[in-house]
Amino acid sequence: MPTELLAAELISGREALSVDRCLELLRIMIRARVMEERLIKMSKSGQGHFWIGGPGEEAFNAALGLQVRKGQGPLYDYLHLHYRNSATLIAMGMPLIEGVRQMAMTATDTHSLGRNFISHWAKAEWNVIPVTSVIEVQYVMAPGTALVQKRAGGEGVSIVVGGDAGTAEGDFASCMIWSTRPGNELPVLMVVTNNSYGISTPACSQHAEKHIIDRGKAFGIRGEVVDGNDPIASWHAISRALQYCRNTRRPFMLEAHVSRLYGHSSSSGALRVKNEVCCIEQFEKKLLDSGLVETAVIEQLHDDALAEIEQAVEQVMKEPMPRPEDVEKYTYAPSEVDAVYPHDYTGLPR
Ligand SMILES: Cc1ncc(C[n+]2csc(CCOP(=O)(O)OP(=O)(O)O)c2C)c(N)n1
Repeated sequence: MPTELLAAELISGREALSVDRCLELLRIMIRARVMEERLIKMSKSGQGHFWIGGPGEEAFNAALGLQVRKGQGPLYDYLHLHYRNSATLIAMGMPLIEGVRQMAMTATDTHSLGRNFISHWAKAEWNVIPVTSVIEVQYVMAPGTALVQKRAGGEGVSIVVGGDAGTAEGDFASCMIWSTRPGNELPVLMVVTNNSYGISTPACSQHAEKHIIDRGKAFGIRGEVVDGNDPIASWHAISRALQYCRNTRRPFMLEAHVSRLYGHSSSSGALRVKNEVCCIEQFEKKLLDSGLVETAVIEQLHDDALAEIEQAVEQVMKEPMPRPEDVEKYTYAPSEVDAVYPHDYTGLPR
């Protein structure tokens, strides 16, 4: 692509982003979608089991992942994610094969050694705290890492993400309370990805407040609502929110309106929902309409992602399943017996 095109910008509302950044985001969004759709297929064809994931949240999640300060320890951002954040991890550099391994529950799954559900990511080297099936508990953990970050100095932020329904849990209130104690405010970025449903319960039947971020007002928590299907708007909203937390060492709340394109999970059929916005189709149209990107470029991104995922599935199907004797491995701190007969802690890729 000619360099003058790379310097061009795409406009969304009053905000703009360079075309090369837009293409970087689109590539991540497409790879995440292709992975999720292949995982759904695996769950239905017997190559895996339960599926839950993030189709419909790629625009926001990709923009988030690219802006994380990635690393281990309190000087870097901590991620308290939920089960729809695959595009965030992919944006941070996670290869698609890691999702396939978790779905196939092979011993090579570095996130859980084949013992946890799909989308239950855990990556110590990137401060990714293990995702839990129990919703919302991540909100009560985030002030803990943020407290360590505030004491350590630096600009690290604890980023916590969850859905709209989960905000009814007490953990959400605990996060607001612990992040705003006078004199002890904490750098927590509270993200709510609002897809308008909690399994089958519509959000409109549950929320008396206009926006979920309005709940933060009583605690003095600043907030912003963003169209999470728009990667450009999401990019800037995340940038502002993170900058605020990094500079002021105080919490911020970001509510992103997103789609849920395959329903809640495989338990509800994981069928494509037709009447919700697809952030990828919408973004591709915007890029094409701008005249700055050609169809062939976008088609290549899809072809590359499909080739990558098929290769990953072929590889993972040859990999070993966990051994029964390893079921408790890494669950408890090493015991005295471990010290005498050390387990092969390096036998599997981390
Ligand atoms: C503490 C707890 N209560 C209930 C559930 C069952 N459950 C799983 S997902 C879910 C809905 C979550 O909806 P939301 O927070 O909006 O997130 P979404 O799945 O829509 O992204 C519920 C009620 C659970 N896993 N944990």
